[in-house]
Formats: sequence, C-alpha cells, structure tokens
Amino acid sequence: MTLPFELVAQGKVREVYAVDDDRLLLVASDRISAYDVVLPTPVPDKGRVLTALSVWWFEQLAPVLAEHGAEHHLLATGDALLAEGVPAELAGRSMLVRRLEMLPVECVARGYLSGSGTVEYQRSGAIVDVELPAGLVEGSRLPEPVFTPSTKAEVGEHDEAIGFAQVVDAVGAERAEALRALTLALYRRGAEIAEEAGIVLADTKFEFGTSPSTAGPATLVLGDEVLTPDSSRFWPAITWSPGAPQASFDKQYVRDWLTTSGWDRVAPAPELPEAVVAATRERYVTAYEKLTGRSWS
Ligand code: PZK
Repeated sequence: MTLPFELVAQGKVREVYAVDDDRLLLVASDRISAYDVVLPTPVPDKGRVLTALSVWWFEQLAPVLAEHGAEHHLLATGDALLAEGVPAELAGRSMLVRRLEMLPVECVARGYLSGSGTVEYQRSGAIVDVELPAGLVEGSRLPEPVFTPSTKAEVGEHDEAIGFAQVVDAVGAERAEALRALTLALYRRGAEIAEEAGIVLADTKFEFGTSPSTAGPATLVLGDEVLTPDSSRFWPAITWSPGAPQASFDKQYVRDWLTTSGWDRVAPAPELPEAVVAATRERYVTAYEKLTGRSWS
C-alpha cells in the first residue's frame, strides 16, 4: 500500500509516516515476528486488533497520565483518518499522533521475572542496579514492580538494560525520576486491568517523548503503541506457573509449530500452516475481547 506521506521510520512489523510538521501516522501491519524473525505469513487483522487495543489503552491510561501531569500522543484513528488522506484499507490499523521529541530510553516495567530479566537475575541477583530477593525463577511474580530501562537498539540489535544512572545521564535527574514514577504507575494500572481480564501483564515497554510546542516546562507524552502483545508479555493467568517459560498469550502456537517444524531459527522462516494462523488470529482477538469487554466484529 503506497501512502501520500514520507516514510520516516520502519520497525519489523510497523511503519511511521510524516503527515506534516506536527503529526505522524503509525501504521501497524499484519506481520508477525517470532524468535526475532519476521515470518513470511501475515496474521489477518493483527494490525487492526493491536491498533484498537492500543487506542483503548490510551483511553484507560488517561487518568494515570493526568495524575502525573502527562499526556499521550494519540490524536485520531480509524475512519477519522480518511479526511487526512489515509486510504480506507489502512485507516483501521493506523494512529495519527503528535510528533514528539522522543526520549532516548526504553521505559520497561516488570511485575514478573522473565526472559532477559531472568538471565540477568541468575547472573547477578539483580537487573542492573535493581536488586531482587533470592529464590526467584522464570515467571515469578516480583514483590513489587520494578523499572528496568534499556537503550534503544539499532535495527537488528537487541535493547540493552541500563541502570538508573544512565537514564539520569540521558535525560537529567528530574525527568528520570518522573519517567520511573510514571512508568510504574502506568504498569500497575495496566496490570490491574489485565488481571481482571484473566491476563497476566508480566512486563511492558513504554516510550515517551516531549512535546516541542508546549510552552512552560516540557510535558511528558506517552508515545508509540501501548500494552499490546508486541510491546508486552501477556500470559494467560489460568496457566501461570513459575519455574518454566510461560505460555505466550499470542505467539504460543507459532512458537510451538516453528519448534517442531525443523526450522533452524536462521531466516527465512517457513510459511505458517492455515490452522496456526487462524489460532493465532483468534488469540489476538481474544486478548482484545477479554481486556476491553467489547466484541471484535
Ligand atoms: C517515533 N518511533 C519508533 C514506532 C516504528 C518505529 N509521537 C512520535 N513522535 C516522534 N517520533 C515517534 C513518535 C511515536 N510513536 C517512534 N519512531 C519515531 C517506532 C513505530 C514504528 F517503525
């Protein structure tokens, strides 16, 4: 799909276009990645479901942002974008957002130990400078949520965990404290809402910017997509069982099938069978329906 806008950033599964000096268009595709590789088979509706979920979360989180004197970047989505020249086929998986000065740190909150957090913990008993109690295992709930920021990696690289002092170096002490407080508050509210829906929000990553046009002290603005399965770990609460890797809410069928397919995890990945695609699409829809209480179709 060709758009009447300039492409300004591209991720594995989404793109960012410049609409004008003040606004960007974030477009989510139906592409899916697993084991760090984009699969050749799209998942129908994934882009629309994740966009709708993100938009819903921006609404849910608005009170938390307001308590912290912060804002979010979402301006419009869906059919309201047709007037901006966004083609109808893309409107449902696009968000028109305020163009921000993005801060150069990934704001990660973890309520459970998983993945790179577990690796770091097993090596040092901490995640960089955040000390954790002894005896935790993959999937353990943490005594309280922790802020474990990371660098923004270049394309093809992995984000690297950094200490709070590096956040201070990057953005200053006052803003670093504000990012930590806001990240943890957003995570706590998100995890509470997810828990009510039977979903464990194990961890998530937020990106913040500041609005260049705002007069007075710069306001923190929550950007990117929020609390989607692509930016977070969602686990079904019913099967949560610390001590081994947890079933992923969205990608478990994909990972299981890839594991048994004989694929060596070096690109290119094989096409997914229809049944795996359908089951995966269903998982995204189910996450949307459980969280929002709305019906997808
Ligand atoms: C921005 N990214 C990362 C996101 C990608 C890459 N509101 C904003 N203002 C300025 N820049 C960005 C945003 C946002 N969000 C974020 N790159 C630029 C990113 C989505 C897809 F390919």
